[in-house]
Amino acid sequence: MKALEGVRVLDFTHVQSGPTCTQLLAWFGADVIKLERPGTGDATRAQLADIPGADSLYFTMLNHNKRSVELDTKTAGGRAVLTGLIEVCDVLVENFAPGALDRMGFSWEVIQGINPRLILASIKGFGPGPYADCKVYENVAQCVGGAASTTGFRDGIPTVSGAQIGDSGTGLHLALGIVTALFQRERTGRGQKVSAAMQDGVLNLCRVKLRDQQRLRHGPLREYSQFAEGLPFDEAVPRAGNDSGGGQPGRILRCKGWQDDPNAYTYFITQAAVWPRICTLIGRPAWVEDPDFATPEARLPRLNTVFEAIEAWTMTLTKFEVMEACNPLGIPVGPILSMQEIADDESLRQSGAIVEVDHPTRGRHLTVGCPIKLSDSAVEVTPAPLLGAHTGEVLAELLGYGAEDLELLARSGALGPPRRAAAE
Ligand code: CAO
Repeated sequence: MKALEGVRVLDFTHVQSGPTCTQLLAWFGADVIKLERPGTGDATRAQLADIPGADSLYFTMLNHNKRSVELDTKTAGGRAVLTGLIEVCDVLVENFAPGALDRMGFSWEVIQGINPRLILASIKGFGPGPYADCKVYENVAQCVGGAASTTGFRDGIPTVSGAQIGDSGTGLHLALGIVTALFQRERTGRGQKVSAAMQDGVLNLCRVKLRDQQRLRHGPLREYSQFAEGLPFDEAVPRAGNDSGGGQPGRILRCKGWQDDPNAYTYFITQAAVWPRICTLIGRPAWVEDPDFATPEARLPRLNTVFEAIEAWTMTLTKFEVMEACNPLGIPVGPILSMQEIADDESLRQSGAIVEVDHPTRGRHLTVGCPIKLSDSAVEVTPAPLLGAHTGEVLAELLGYGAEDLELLARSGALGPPRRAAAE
């Protein structure tokens, strides 16, 4: 069996943050039923489309292993179906704009009245406070959660990250909240409301910068290259380029071919434990004993000199040769991998980090596999559903609808325009 087998999830999510959460639950074996607006569905189905007539990769890569039901929950029939589904499901996940679920007539109180065991899980941009009613997208979350002000170079503007820490990051947080609430329900029998705010999720991932903010009160941040360059610190944590955030200083360094290849770089960490080996490797054996370089404390004001010397060595090798030379010596390095290199990486495919799936209208495409491996709950990634592909099946299976009931519901407009209803 799968870890979450038997758990039924009403997936009222859209765009990225919510769908990443419910996809994780689906990968762990939950029956995830995506409720979508008839005719259009999740807006991402049509966004960034690359193949005419096919659901976009934006949608397909976020909605694997789910079933899709078309339902207009603002019609009387749609509300009746939603009520029935709430009765028989364990979790309802949503990431609508603040208040949308209430406006639909399904406040937390109403939901509890229908099914007190149900867990209602919500993602919003902000938690309670002055911005609680605001809509939020990924980059807004990165800006208000402290990521943008601390990312980039100090002489450049605030920068957002390619990693979707606001959306996918908050989806991960919410998934943990849901399984925790399910665990508690095992003992209490009661559902509860689980909320995750994107601002809080980003801040949680940025806590080292809140740490540095407080350290600033007691002096400069000596591992930041700004310190080595003798530049003063202001009152807020500055952007630190590619300086490592931890006590083991690191930088991105050029490797052979950097003039033509934008990713011919390596990350290099001068871990204290392997400092003598680094010195030998880069041809500076004297630094092992030299009091100016022998200890981490002594090196801090000289990090630019240290990394210039290491870079003179890394530039003689490709990023992969640097990895091969450093790994056996226990020196932590990592090549800057392009997305093309990642897509082509055989070992990532073998480990299941990258998976190829066959989608009914777009054909084969790559997607990410479940990044969390459970030894007793294997994950098989299946294609994202076509819009409404499971409407009849789910209503029959969970609510006992027969052909006539479905016909009536379709005629009422709850399943969308008649053209689509007839095709059901
Ligand atoms: N049947 C009937 N109505 C439906 C429906 C269905 N199946 N599914 C959705 N709707 C309705 C909603 O009820 C809502 O109606 P009202 O405005 O009348 O309440 C409407 O569709 C639009 O929902 P929305 O406001 O959530 O969508 P939006 O495109 O305007 O905003 C977003 C999108 C993401 C900014 C907003 O949902 C949001 O802030 N969500 C919370 C934060 C979040 O998750 N952001 C991450 C997004 S990924 O970067």
